[in-house]
Amino acid sequence: MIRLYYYPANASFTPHVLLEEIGVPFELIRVDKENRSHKSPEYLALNPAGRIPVLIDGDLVLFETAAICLHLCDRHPEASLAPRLATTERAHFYKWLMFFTNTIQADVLAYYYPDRYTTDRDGLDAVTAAAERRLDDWFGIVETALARGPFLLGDTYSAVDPYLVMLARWGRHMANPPGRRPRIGDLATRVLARPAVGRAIHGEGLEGPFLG
Ligand SMILES: N[C@@H](CCC(=O)N[C@@H](CS)C(=O)NCC(=O)O)C(=O)O
Repeated sequence: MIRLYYYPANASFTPHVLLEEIGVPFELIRVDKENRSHKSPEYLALNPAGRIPVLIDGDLVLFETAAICLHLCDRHPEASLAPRLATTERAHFYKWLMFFTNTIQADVLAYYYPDRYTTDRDGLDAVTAAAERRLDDWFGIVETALARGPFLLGDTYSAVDPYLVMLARWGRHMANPPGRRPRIGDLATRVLARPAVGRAIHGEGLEGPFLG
């Protein structure tokens, strides 16, 4: 059975949603982050970066959220969570997935872990502020692109939509929360109304409004 190492509302959330959308049996394994078990030798053997998530699918041990998402989409084409290969839509799907993981997610890490981005103990707030400024620009790009929504690929829901909602949650403490932008907010409402997404939220024990 597929196993997903997760922590509530962490990067594991999108793979969790995809597993719910696909409808295959899977086991959720909560990482004991409070006791830093994601830095334990056992966990590092699965993901040497010591990050969440990890997916185990048979003999395959996979880390990196975007890779896990692509793998799940490819293994379960019947779930229609990604456009067909070699289509224009697939190219846009790659674009958003890469933008989310390389650009937005990278700056979210600087926003939450500023101590990893400077050796100046007095400079932490400045790192967070600069990360927030960049994130505001990035979410602005997404908001503009959603003019042809309601989903990132237009009329068709795909794996990048719950990914965006996960990122919007992480940005909920920003001065300009991405989920309050009209088009991202509308997309989030549609995504959060999906039964599979509701099951993932419930399964992770998340309470309160998802976007804060
Ligand atoms: N690029 C990685 C980043 C994963 C990541 O940073 N996960 C966070 C939780 S959202 C984490 O494990 N943080 C703990 C840490 O960095 O020590 C991915 O997408 O899988």
